[in-house]
Amino acid sequence: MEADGCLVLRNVFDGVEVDGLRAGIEAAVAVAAAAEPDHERTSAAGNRIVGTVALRGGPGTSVHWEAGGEVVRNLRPVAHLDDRLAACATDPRLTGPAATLLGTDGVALLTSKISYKRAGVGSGYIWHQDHSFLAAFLGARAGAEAVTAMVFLDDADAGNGALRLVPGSHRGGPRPDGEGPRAGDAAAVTVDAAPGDVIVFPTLMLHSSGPNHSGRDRRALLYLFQPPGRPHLDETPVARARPGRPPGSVPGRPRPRWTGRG
Ligand SMILES: O=C(O)CCC(=O)C(=O)O
Repeated sequence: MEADGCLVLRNVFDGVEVDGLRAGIEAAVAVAAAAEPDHERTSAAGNRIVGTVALRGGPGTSVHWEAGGEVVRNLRPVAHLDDRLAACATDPRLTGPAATLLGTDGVALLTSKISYKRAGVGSGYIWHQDHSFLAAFLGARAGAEAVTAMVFLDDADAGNGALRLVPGSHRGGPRPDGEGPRAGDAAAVTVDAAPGDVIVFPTLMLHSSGPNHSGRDRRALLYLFQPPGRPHLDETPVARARPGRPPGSVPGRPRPRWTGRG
């Protein structure tokens, strides 16, 4: 299925592979949540985001906690935290569709993320474009030359916070975080997904997802790809100037303009 700008790919990973990736994301959160903190900030929603020291020969990982501070909401970057997660970053089943959407011969990993959205406590994501986070590191133009491949590890539907997309919205340029669909946009679609399904969408595509009030986890891995030859997000000059921190953040102090989505 192709929904005006994005690719919805069914059964990309089989049951055995999904089990391996589930084990991988649980191993990753165990490593990251127990790691020595390097700095800390507070998201716009008031939640703790802890940047760890460098892990497993890669960069530090940002550990974003749910309200209450007992459950991890997301981690970034993650590919270096587990070999099964690393393998996906070069898997042609992800890189091929990413290159197709980008219109390039190949792709390089820009960054990687896990969204845990745990049963009963997983919070939602406001309407946003991944571009707004990336542009702070890469500039507006390079931030638009990237795509997100979201790999579902559980059934996802409206009841547990499935992804909502506004088809065609990537053509409208950058928008402020939190601004929902505009008059003239196509109707938002909720994309139900099964474990092993993948949705690939441009960084300018408007998307959001609801909280998970259900009794079912809705875990997903997100790989952001860019044209080949460009540095990983954590190796960009902006990130290197402030290792592990979003642009402009101050260690140990909340940064009001930072949305905390990343
Ligand atoms: O996990 C989700 O539902 C959305 C994740 C997302 O949009 C993000 O990490 O920017």
